[in-house]
Amino acid sequence: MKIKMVSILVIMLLILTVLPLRVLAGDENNPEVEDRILDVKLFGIFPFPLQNNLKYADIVSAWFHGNIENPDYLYVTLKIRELQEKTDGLEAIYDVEWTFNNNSYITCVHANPKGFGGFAIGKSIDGDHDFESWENCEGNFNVANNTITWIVPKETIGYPHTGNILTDISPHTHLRFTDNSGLPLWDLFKDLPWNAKSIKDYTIQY
Ligand SMILES: [Ca+2]
Ligand SMILES: [Ca+2]
Repeated sequence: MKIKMVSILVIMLLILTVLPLRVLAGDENNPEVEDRILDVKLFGIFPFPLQNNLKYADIVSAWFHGNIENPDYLYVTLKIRELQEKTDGLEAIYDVEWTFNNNSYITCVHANPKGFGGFAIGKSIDGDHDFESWENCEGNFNVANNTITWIVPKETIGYPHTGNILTDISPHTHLRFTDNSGLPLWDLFKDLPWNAKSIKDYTIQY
């Protein structure tokens, strides 16, 4: 009897240990890109000591996901060290790029001192990284979770379906003078994925 009780207790403990893991084992724990933090660089090249002022441009990770109940959409999430709804003076640009069927795609949203703008999906059809055609999409700018999620209609990204693989996943952020400042729109600061801890391809789930 005692052994039976102990066995039941052990099994219950195992279930309690495994359950939260299963619930939590979302894509955030296995992101396609895991970047380093404190690595926003001046002009994207030079290390910059005042990283606390650049938390809202510092990429932590990026992951893709699907929703079985919404299979016509791809979800693209970018996690930032400390996302801010409004910037303190600069234009922040948040992007995630990938390749599918030799076309490049990019999700984009801007934030500036007035707040964040519309969510967009861009496409390049000639293999370079200039995106000729743009469409609006739904999205979510979640300051509490420090995440931005684009809800991308698959019809805008070449209709990838279950088992197709998205490659060359590349999140990047840019800080510039604001679009209406009249100042040159150079990238003053960037976080790029060349120093990421890991970059994986994504297989479409649904
Ligand atoms: Ca980073
Ligand atoms: Ca980086």
